[in-house]
Amino acid sequence: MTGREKRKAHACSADRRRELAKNYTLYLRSIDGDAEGTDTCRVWCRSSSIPIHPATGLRTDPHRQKSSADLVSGSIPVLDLQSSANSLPQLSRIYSEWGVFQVVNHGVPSTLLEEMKEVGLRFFRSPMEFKLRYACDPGSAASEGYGSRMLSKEEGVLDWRDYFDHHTLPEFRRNPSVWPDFPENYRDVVMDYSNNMKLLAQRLLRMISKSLNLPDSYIEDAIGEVYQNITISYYSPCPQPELALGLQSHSDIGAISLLIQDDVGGLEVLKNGEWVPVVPLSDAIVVILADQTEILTNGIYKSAVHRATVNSHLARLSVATFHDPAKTRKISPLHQLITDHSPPKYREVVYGDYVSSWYDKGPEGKRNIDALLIQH
Ligand SMILES: O=C(O)CCC(=O)C(=O)O
Repeated sequence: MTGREKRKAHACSADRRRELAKNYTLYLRSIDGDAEGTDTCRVWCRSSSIPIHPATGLRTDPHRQKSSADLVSGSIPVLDLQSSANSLPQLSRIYSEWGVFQVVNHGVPSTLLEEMKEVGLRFFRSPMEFKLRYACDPGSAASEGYGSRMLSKEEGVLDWRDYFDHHTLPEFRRNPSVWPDFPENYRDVVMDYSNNMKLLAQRLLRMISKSLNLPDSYIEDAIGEVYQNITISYYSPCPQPELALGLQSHSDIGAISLLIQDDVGGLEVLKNGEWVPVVPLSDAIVVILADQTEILTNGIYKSAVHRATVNSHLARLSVATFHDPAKTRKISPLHQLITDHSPPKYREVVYGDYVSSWYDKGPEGKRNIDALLIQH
């Protein structure tokens, strides 16, 4: 199967999932979510013609039958940013073949990584009443705050996840007074974390430009002023993890995402039609190339399709930091990368239109970037 055929096959199963999700009747139910017995997560139950599981009464999703353990193969590359052994051809291979890798010795203090996970965990383990004080606006896309439903549309596929989204950069968007004031260092930690992630993202974008024989700041300049959002995701234990996803398959829409996770595991990346687990490494940061980087590099480097699985016994926490262009920014393949042999693969897009279309249609593998492909 070619890469394109595999993507298409993958998209078909996702279409089927959406079709099933349309039939679901949704209602809100709370469960005792974690070891502390606090009510942590809102759980969606479904009704449709799908078979009911005999033990639990939940309806099954035939497209979520394989556990990640069935699909394990290989592992994603790890880059030591302090090593002098990182050659440009090696980096190019990682960006083009994987679009995702873990970095170690990245310069971000490990205490800050731990603090960030710790404040997130303490917030999510707080009483629901407290968390709802920070509820995001369910009617508007990507609104800041606490929520459990990324898309406002009723018919979207639903994830087994609660999250807190923070608008952190540029500074004029940063309003810590709308972030939790418990634990008491929450706001300071998020601001410090945001600044550190921006520096690392810029460093990684420079490495990407360099690996393409472009001036160091080239991709950064094409993106313009960085818009950064930080999303903490909390996945409660799920009674039937084989029937749910913490976060459905998607590629990130912006330029580059940086993710940290606890040691539970659940992040998976699609490679050659198989889901490869991203094994948690202490102090590592997962780097995920996103769609605008794929467009700018004319498809030489790929955005990574990923998802989060859930399990029945342990809650999991991750923190994703997204670095995006401004909504008014026009993005198209860089002209230095266009030749007679490699004509532009993607149409120019205004980033804000890309975002609107993503929120309108919902994520599904690479459906959104594929819609920009030029047929030659
Ligand atoms: O929780 C994870 O590991 C994945 C999070 C993610 O992909 C996202 O927030 O876009």
